[in-house]
Amino acid sequence: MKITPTDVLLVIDVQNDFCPGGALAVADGDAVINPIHRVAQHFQHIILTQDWHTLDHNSFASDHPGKKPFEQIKLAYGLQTLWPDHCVQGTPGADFHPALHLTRAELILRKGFRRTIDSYSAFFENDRTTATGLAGYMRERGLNRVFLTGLAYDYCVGYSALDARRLSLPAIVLRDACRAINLNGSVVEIEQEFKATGVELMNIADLSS
Ligand code: VGL
Ligand code: ZN
Repeated sequence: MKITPTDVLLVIDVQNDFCPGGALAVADGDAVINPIHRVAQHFQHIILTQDWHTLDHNSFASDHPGKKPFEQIKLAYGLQTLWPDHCVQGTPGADFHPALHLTRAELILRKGFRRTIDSYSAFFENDRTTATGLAGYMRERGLNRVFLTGLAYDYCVGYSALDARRLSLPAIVLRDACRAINLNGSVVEIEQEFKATGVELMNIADLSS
């Protein structure tokens, strides 16, 4: 597939806390960096996201006495998985991985900064109505298709791809430039949603400029 000048490379949450040694480490998480660097050469537009939580964020198990990480609870907007404390604003865990070098990136979009709402997707928070502004940014700049990479495949990458489709944007997930958490069948589940909504799966070798 040929990359066009109105395509965006979305690089989701390649942060220390999602990489080996981090608070919510994704297995082999840092292995996404080389494929992302390789594929970035084809793109005129690169956007990074950064998970960016308050210290007392509602998505942290530590904010709910008696609850443990990876349990689910019911919040005002629906079921929420509880996570270990991660990507706290201004901490080293929230920094981008030091090996990630995407100096051409045009936007760094922070998400999940409201204490009471988690935000997996780069487009909408987990209530599925609070916008992050990314759709408006893309619209104003005439950007109309997204290629997704980063962490985690079955959460922030996947939810971003599904929301892109909800906004009628073509969405292609670059599978070999992602790694998954895989919690309670989350990979199978997200891939069913990909199929149902028209999210395409490709590998970086399928792209050219
Ligand atoms: C993520 C869980 C919690 C992700 C972020 O980047 O996929 N997952 N916060
Ligand atoms: Zn998070």
